[in-house]
Amino acid sequence: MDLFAAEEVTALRSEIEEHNYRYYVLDDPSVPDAHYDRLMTRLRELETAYPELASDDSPTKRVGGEALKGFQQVSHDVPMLSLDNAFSHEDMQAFERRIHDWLNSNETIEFACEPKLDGIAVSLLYIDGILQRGATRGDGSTGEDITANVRTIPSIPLRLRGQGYPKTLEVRGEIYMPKQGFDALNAKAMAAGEKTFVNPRNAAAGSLRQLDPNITAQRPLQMCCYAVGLVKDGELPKQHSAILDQLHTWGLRINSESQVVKGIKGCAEYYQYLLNKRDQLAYDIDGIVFKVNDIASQKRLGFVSRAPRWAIAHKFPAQEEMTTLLGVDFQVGRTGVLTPVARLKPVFVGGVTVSNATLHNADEIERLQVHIGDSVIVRRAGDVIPQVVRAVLERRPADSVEIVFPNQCPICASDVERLPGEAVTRCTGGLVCSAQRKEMIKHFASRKAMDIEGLGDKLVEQMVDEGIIVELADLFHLDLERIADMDRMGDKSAQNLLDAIEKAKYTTLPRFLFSLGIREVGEATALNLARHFGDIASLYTASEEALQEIEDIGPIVAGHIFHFMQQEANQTSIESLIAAGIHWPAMVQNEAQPLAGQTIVLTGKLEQFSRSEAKQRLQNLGAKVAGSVSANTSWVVAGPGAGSKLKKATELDIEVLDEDQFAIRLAELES
Ligand code: 5U1
Repeated sequence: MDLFAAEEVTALRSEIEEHNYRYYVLDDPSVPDAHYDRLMTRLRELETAYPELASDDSPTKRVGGEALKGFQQVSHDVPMLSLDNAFSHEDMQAFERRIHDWLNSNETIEFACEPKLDGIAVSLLYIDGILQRGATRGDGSTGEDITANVRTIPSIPLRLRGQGYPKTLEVRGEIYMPKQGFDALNAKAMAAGEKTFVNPRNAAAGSLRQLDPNITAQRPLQMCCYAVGLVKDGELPKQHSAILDQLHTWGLRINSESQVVKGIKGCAEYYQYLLNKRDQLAYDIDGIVFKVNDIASQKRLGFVSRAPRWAIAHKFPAQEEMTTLLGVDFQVGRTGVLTPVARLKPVFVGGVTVSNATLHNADEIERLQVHIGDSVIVRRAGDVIPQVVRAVLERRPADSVEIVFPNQCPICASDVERLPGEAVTRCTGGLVCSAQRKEMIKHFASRKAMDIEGLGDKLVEQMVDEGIIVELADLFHLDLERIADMDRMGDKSAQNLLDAIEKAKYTTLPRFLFSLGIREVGEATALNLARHFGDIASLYTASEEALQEIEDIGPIVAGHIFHFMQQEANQTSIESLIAAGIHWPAMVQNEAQPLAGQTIVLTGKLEQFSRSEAKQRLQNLGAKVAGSVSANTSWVVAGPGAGSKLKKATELDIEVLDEDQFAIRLAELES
């Protein structure tokens, strides 16, 4: 054996393991990818040149060998328990009462709280610190040997770090797929015309069930540990939270949201805290697990029929439910896009009763293969509009009816068209179509556009239906008496509305451009256009090439703006609005823009700002907000969950601000 090579191999393995730990367990990488890749290449070279130095726990050996023929059965020496569920605060109070009764004590109990990840429960067996076996929970007594697959998951150490671990240590936890990885995996599957996964949990389960570990290795899986099973020849701390900390120092990933609280009041506060944070987490959770923190008390409490008395899962409201698709309506939007909307048998999901959900477009209906009458799975997460995610084909009734996309607009009967390369189908009626007119006026009046207070959707619909408004400028010539006669109006409301319309006449050029509803022109693009051209007349004559010189405007958006501005009807409409009294102050060029010339990247979740607000405020200060980090990036704002962009910024030595620092900097720059 070459001693120099052996020494180098040992040093390389330990350095690579250190980087893996920092990257996958601590989320705190310390070296650029290129450096890491060089270390791995060198280690592979040495292991090839000196086969006697090869070892199963080498970082080069995460994937290897042949695909399996099947999974071996594994019996769990210590059964893998399941958890009782709580669905209300009363259930939690009863849980605490039972514990007090069993322990015959009324002392405040300390609880360890952890998010309940929506993944697959697994067991990892380490002997002398080396990973020997990974197994699924199965029925709790017998699972399946998935060692080859768990070895491919980078956050699972092949060898424990440090010292002091028991000779036999079985660690339990959840393997899951973070949301971002799931989206990327599905996007890839979709692009390749392959079947997509229904949700991250199914994707994680499917990935672990692969007989070929090379496939598992390509799936973005994570592991989070939450308990120990078999422990021999070694001591562990006397509290659950301290055991988790100990596992962490041995290189195992634990949930960074874990906390210890006092009593059921502390549990309720933690529950609320995480419920509010649920949609910002990088992974799906379906509730919180509360565990009595003191291990001696856990032992005294024991378990009943496979569930411990010392732990409970307080479930969150389900984000997916099954209901029936009663019918499909086709809504026509501002730009004529026909959106199929599922009419559902009302169902309580994500904390509200849902009776409509979007079906997006014709491709989505095709992909879902959904029929009217089908049982469908509806998902509502956070503020996202409810979606039909799946039809339950095995429950399809004999009288189900196929969904037919209409050839004509359901509102104005004009033909519909689907242009090559576009996913959407549009009504060709333009402003002949009352649906498009209504949506255009609603957009014009909306808060971020002309901000006409009191001009709500119902009123706009009524005004269009009654022919009071045919084109936008009609809004500025309304008759007080006619308005006062409308539903739910009266003299005072009518006068208030006319006052609000009068007030809205004084606006800004970016707002006015945004309010015109040009396709793909949002607030940021409107702002860039206004800054660049400074007035409307220059926009009438701007070529597509000239438009593309503006930040963030590519050929498609330039085409939409050019086309809009060239249409005589649109120019007439704009001139009528200006003639009706709409005016704005001249655009201020760069002097009030301390971030002019700077490029800023936002990454991770922001809690104090919505992403669009942060972006808008930076743009107002003259900054360009970019989607990726490069050498040209001036600084990066990184919230929780920031990943590759943060890593790249660190590699490039670019200044990184957390959200609090960002808030302070914004306040300084805006003052
Ligand atoms: N976070 C967490 N999830 N989870 C699931 N802890 C936890 N504990 C479990 C289960 C089944 O069982 C304990 C009884 C170890």
